[in-house]
Amino acid sequence: MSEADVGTAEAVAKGNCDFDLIIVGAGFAGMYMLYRARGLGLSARVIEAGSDVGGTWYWNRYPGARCDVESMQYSYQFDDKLQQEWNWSERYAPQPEILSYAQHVAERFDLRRDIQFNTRVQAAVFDEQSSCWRIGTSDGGSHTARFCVMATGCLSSTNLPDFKGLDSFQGDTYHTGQWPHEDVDFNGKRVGVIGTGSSAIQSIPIIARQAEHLTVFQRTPNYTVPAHNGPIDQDYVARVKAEYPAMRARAKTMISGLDFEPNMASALDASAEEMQAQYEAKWAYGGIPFLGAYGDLLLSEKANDTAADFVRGKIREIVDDPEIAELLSPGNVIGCKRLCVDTDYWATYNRDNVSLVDVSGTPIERITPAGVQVDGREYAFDAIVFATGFDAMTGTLLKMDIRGLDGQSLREKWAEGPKTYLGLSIAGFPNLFTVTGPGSPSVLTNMLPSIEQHVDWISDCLAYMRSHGHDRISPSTEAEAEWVNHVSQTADLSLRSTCSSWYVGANIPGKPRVFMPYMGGFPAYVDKCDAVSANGYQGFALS
Ligand code: N01
Repeated sequence: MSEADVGTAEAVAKGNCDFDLIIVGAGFAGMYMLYRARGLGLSARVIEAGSDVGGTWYWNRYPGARCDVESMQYSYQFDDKLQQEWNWSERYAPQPEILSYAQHVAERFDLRRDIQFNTRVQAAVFDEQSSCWRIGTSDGGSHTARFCVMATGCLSSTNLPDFKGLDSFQGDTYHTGQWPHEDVDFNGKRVGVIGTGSSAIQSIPIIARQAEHLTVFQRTPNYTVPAHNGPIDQDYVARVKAEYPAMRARAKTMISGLDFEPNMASALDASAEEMQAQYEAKWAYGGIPFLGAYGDLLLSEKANDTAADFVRGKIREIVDDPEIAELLSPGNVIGCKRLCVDTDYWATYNRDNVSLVDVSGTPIERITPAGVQVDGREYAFDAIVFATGFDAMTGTLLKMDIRGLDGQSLREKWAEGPKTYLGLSIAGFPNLFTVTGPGSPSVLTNMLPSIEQHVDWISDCLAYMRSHGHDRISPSTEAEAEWVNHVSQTADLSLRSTCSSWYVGANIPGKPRVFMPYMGGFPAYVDKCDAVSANGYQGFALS
């Protein structure tokens, strides 16, 4: 059976679909979509590649993995009892605890009975005659559904660069985004880590404590601020729980969807002393709110330099060897790539068993049977960790053979970059929804509220269609083009679009350079989505 030739012939002939809804992925988005679909009385099946729920937190089990959004905010808000009863142990939850939370939600709402695990969706084809999506899966099966929701995550396709000799390495290899379920013991081992993104910055301090020797291969230095993680303050928990809905409502007024107090003043208006005090206070508080030190850090390069200089000063203060400190100091815009949040990252380079290899000018030549070769020199390892990131936002969607009207493939449609209406839907692909897709704020916000907002919007749309007797919805090409244009213009306003990051697909050879997430902020985006639905799904054709 070809990828495009999937489906249940009988269902297609009858014009009925097996399910109202097929949801791809059982991370936080897929689980909540299933919960809402059930609430609407719709039949739904979730198809998940992993053996359990959790998505990102199922796959990313590397040492030190934890969320860079504080626990009390990185959680569902749709069920007040759930948010009151769940207890986080740390300010920033570690991966095993977030995974336990996802598993708890699955059990609490009895979700697993509608989830098919260990199954990867390979194709999704819209059949015009029956108006069903036909979903082909890795086990050779297929199902049809009236609607298909891609809840496939933004960072779910790992990127393993095509290093020469990759398969020749005789030791163990790991990718941070596909970490084994069994314990990995680096004790007494010589370990190489390739990459210095968030995953590397979290895992390096822990691997360094275990390994006999750790060598880090850095192509681009990265900014990171301390997490100051620790046991969660129980008084703070009590305060938040006493006013959870108010806190969630405040968060929704913030560009990032996070409840914190940014300083909207310009860095350029502050005196040197004020600025130093402000950055010190933000550094002492820790985490991503560092970028809220001033209102123009992502708008003005001059303002941004002040924050970047402060962090470079911290690197010089913490790292003993001035040459290593210099190598570790990023020269680009802080916050342009995703700001990292760490525990003991810079100080790790003071350890005798850690060395840094700069591969910015002399790229990794090859992986050899013994290790990694750079500039003619071979570094021998027992294990190599690829912390080389993801084919973000579009990678997972484009791995599937998705075909809409007239057999048009999504790969063809997005050959020059993703085109969506609101990051929720795609012209020419009726009844297909993407949760936190390209063109929505997604990765620039706290993902959980963004996921809930999308799933709520989709659920309301399905309810509206049912009550109005519609069974097909598709955005117009004009509405989509207008939105794509708006997303691109908004991106140009921020410094974030100016560097080579995964936000623009720069980390994947041949990927079109398009700033993928919507930069207009969570509140403006929600207003737009709400206006679209309030106006009878403006920009969509319903039939
Ligand atoms: O991936 P990355 P990540 N030779 O793409 C390097 C989220 N996240 O998994 O910068 C040598 O950021 C690459 O170098 P360069 C978060 O949104 C969140 O770390 O391209 N090096 C870079 O250093 C984050 O942004 C959390 O020059 C090569 C690294 O590999 C996103 O996931 C934790 C190379 C990849 O960094 C991705 O983070 C973890 C090559 N050929 C992740 N190819 C938290 O919540 C790539 N690199 C805390």
